[in-house]
Amino acid sequence: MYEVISGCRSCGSTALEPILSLGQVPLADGLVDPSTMNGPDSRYPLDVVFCGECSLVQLLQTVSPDVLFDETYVYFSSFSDELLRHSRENAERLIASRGLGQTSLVVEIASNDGYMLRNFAERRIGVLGIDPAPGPAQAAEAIGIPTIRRFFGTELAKDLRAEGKRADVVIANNVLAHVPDLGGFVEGIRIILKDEGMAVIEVPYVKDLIDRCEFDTIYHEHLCYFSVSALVPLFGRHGLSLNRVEHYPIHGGSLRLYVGARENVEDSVRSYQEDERRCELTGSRYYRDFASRVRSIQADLLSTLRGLKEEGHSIAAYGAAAKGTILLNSTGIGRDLVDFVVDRNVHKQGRLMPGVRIPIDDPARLVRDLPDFVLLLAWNFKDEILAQQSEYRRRGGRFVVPVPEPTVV
Ligand code: DWN
Repeated sequence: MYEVISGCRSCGSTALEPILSLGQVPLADGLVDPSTMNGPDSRYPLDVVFCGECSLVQLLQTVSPDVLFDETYVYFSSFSDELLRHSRENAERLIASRGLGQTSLVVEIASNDGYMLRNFAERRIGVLGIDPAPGPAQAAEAIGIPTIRRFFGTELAKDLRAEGKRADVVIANNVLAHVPDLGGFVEGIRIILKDEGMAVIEVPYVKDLIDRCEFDTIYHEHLCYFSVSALVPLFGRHGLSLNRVEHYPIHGGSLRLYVGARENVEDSVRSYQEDERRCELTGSRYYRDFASRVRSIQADLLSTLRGLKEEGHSIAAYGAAAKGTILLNSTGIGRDLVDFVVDRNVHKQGRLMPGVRIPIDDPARLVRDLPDFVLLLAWNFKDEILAQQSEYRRRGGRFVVPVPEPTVV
């Protein structure tokens, strides 16, 4: 059910150095349907390595996308107001800067539930979504976003080009890290992009992950963890140029990459490359203490929660997030400590967290049951969630934020 790579996913080098092992963990978005569950949830090894040649951080194992993004996949982007705001800002800037209009075509790869393309469609700009997950694709079509339910790569790109479909803008948010055929994916972008077109790609930034110890964002969907130094040769190998880099706090720290067939490299790219060289992000020493820092956070968090429990406090959790699965399972936080998880995504309510099988309910349960503490699994949306849960907090409820170190707020 999984394969082990023999060489770097980008450059093919076999100089792969181990960074961290999170052991055998369940699939992060493999929420359990209690009505159909039989036997324990499948678990897979989760090992992170560093490529000494091109400095790409990546998983040693590949679980098939057909398993990861099947009809049970229930991640819907539109359940976060912050993400919707972030996406609208991106779209509005692109519409203005690229002069997009009714004859333009914006293609989004991993278009999910239309959270991003709706911003173009409402301005009568031509859009096309690509997403293999039936649930989110159906939601996108329901709001008028045409969606091709296939995985993206050179084959689909050639099919689209043969139909005369070439994009003025290609958007690919939180998907570049997800594809086993990294080269084919990038090649496909080149194929469907117009010669003067631009691809705008968002990826979690590996420097934020390491510096803030965001180890729970490591899971089988995320095969790669990108630095600018690793991205430049990846795009270059397929006739694309990384021309601009911007950083945003979304998802624990992300890069927004502006890529085109025309080389027009701005200072932002060079300054990231210089900074990464200066802090030795391009060498294995940078990652050497990461595993021990992860173990320390896990130990602190477990003792914090055990301490609260021993004092007689009740504990719930907020956010049936993929990262939540990893945090709970790799740290050993089970139903002995956490009674239930809440999440706004109605498709997740009524299911169980993978592995630990903690039930998922509606956030309204926090004010109804008033648990003493809530472990914030979706810490990347802390401000939005704390504001939303002001009534729970007014009544004395407190949140435990797990990373970069366990903190009660
Ligand atoms: O790459 C990926 C990232 C972008 O999204 C996917 N492969 C998987 C997914 O990871 P995640 O599940 O950790 O993402 P989120 O968006 O951090 O998950 C947040 C969870 O919290 C969602 O289930 C929605 C939920 N939520 C909520 O219940 N109330 C979120 C907000 C903002 C809220 O107010």
